[in-house]
Amino acid sequence: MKIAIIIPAHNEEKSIGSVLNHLPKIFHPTTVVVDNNSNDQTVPIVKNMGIAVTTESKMGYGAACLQGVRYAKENFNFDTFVFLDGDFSDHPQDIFRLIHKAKESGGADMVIGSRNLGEAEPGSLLPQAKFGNWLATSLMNLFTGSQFTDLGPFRLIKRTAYDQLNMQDENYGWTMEMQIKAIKLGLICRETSMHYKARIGQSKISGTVKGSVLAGYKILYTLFRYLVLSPMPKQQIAEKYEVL
Ligand SMILES: Nc1nc2c(ncn2[C@@H]2O[C@H](COP(=O)(O)OP(=O)(O)OP(=O)(O)O)[C@@H](O)[C@H]2O)c(=O)[nH]1
Ligand SMILES: [Mg+2]
Repeated sequence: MKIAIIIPAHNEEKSIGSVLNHLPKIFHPTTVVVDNNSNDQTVPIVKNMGIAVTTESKMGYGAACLQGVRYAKENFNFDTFVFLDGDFSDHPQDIFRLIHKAKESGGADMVIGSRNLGEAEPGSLLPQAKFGNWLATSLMNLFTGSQFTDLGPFRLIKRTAYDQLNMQDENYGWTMEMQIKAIKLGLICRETSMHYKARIGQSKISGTVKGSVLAGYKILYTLFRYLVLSPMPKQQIAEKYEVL
């Protein structure tokens, strides 16, 4: 498995160095940090560590991920994407859990790192994020027969699978869009438990009222857009969602 790692980061000077230091060195040559107009030391820190940086002028988590995908396709030789946040709330070394789960028994197209399987530190997931994830995944599971427990940012998806999704979202709906489209296309989707701890530095999304409300709205809008406006027969989907 040849992996390209994409790390969206906006003003993460306090955490990005730790993220890269804890990311196993074998992945550094195919890792790219996607900067969005950071006005702190995020970019110099990353460059000093010899890690690639690409810039996306349009603000938004999804826009940053899309630019990361473009950069990886132009610069890296890889067959699998891994997305990871830049605030050191994920444990970068848990990447091996994603890889392991993706290789298990016949392989999977996508593996979501779940923060809701018992290994998140108390208080690391803010109440609004916890509720939002529960509501969004419960509705998605209700409509599709899948059993997702999180919209976790730390995730793996095969390049061939990603290329079938025609990802569009440029801000908060990215994780939901990827999971719905993967299920609707009948891709093999799995989850694995991830450690999770409170972020370092200033929150851009869940820790802000504006971010939480906009994220909540956009995630439910994405659910509505892809599932209600164009529903799929439940039975057909359930066959594809493996619980391992
Ligand atoms: N490049 C870029 N990165 C972003 C943007 N918004 C968020 N990010 C990054 O995306 C990741 C997730 O954002 P967070 O602020 O951690 O969102 P969150 O995890 O929902 O909220 P917290 O619980 O506060 O961590 C972090 O690495 C951010 O730096 C953006 O507009 N552009
Ligand atoms: Mg975060």
